[in-house]
Amino acid sequence: MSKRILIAGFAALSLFGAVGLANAKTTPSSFLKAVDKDSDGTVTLDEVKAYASERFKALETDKDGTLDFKELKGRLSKTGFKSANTDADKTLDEPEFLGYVEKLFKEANDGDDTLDAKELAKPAGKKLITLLH
Ligand SMILES: [Ca+2]
Ligand SMILES: [Ca+2]
Ligand SMILES: [Ca+2]
Ligand SMILES: [Ca+2]
Repeated sequence: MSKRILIAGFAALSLFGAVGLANAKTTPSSFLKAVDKDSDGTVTLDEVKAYASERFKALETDKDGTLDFKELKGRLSKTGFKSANTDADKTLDEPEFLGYVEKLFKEANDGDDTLDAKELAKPAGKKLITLLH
């Protein structure tokens, strides 16, 4: 009896672990799937910003209109937060959040208007995926 409960517990735990891992490791292709609304295989800045705006609202759990470092739950490093927080208060408002998303987009982009899977695999692309997953 107790053995069965133990096994069930382990099964639930490993399932939970797998889900957590999948979330933490969003790949360029799964990011593209979520963000690329017109399904042309690349994302434009408009597509990324529309998605980022949804994420801002979803992450903003205490509904005070801004994201603080805690609400980001590790999606942004201390340095990233500082660089995004252009008015140097303690929080990111939506324009600051979207401004930082735009900065990462431009950093990852090779000079056309879109990001493909290869560009999303670059350091700035990875940062963008981590921030918006
Ligand atoms: Ca697209
Ligand atoms: Ca908040
Ligand atoms: Ca701010
Ligand atoms: Ca590009």
